[in-house]
Amino acid sequence: MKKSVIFGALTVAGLAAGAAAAGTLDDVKARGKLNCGVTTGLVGFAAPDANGNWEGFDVGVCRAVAAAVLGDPTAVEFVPTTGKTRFTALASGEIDMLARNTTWTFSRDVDLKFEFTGVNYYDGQGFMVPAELGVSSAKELDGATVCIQTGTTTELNLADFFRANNISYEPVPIETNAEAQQQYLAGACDVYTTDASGLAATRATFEDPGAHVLLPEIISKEPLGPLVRHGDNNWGDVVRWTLNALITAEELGVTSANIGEMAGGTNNPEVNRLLGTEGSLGEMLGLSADWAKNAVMAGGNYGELFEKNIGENTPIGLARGLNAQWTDGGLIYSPPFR
Ligand SMILES: N[C@@H](CCC(=O)N[C@@H](CS)C(=O)NCC(=O)O)C(=O)O
Repeated sequence: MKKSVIFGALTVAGLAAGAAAAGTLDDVKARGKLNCGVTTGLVGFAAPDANGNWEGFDVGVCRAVAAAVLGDPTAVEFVPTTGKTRFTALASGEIDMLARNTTWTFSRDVDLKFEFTGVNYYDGQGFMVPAELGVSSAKELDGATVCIQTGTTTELNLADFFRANNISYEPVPIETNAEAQQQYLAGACDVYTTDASGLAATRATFEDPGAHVLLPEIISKEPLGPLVRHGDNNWGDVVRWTLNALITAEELGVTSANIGEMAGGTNNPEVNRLLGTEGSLGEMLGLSADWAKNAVMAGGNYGELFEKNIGENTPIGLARGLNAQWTDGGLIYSPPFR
């Protein structure tokens, strides 16, 4: 097991070095399509709807980048990836970026040679159990069978948590969230552990969500965000500043509803720079003047994307919490547009 993890990391690193050539922005423009890696399906974050159109909070980041670069939020090839396949897909150049509830860690940045371009969801790892189990704390899980997705930080945190608390567990390794859901509901494991947002999204699809409880412990930090390969800083800037544009738009009150009017010019210079009626920020990125306008129009600003896909009025029902704007006491904060 250990051997295969090390081998996997080396393979990914080797591929990263081979595919580190600059020019992703030109490649995407020439192709006329963004290849965006997403999950195999996690409702609210990335999943195809009944007509096969990908929807969700992470999908929204892909569409915003496509809109910023190509002027078309539909010019995206969504590439489903698992916890295990996602890094090879990015390192090999199969995808231009990954937007798949992926945690920013030291080794993914430094060792696997990726560049996280920001955080679109501050999360932490939680536990879900059937209410009938009568468990009220993760510390009561000694001897439990635990469904756990391979190739994730979840796997490593779980081992740390049980070791630190001197309790044992039996892992039931799974590859996708769909498989986890199936195994958990079939009783193949007592517990499902993953990012708390993923647990909320998964529980929302259950026939009887109330029959399952999320335990109070959050055992890790999981800053989730989009990533690209090391070595192509221009492309990294495009993805980073597209996410920042969505965040800044919310902070400045620019929404999909008023953006048409605001793009005519306002008396707020930062809004004007963001929307390209003043300055030349788009040109500096190698994009058109209205790149950020197109990004926001793709699916709304950061707050709109949050509310529509995963917010309190959706079945997933996530509060903004840490993901509120810094002006509201949260961690969502974009550097200035100047
Ligand atoms: N954030 C963690 C876990 C990410 C993860 O893979 N989560 C699962 C469970 S929420 C998932 O997204 N599954 C979707 C899929 O199977 O495609 C990581 O980066 O390792």
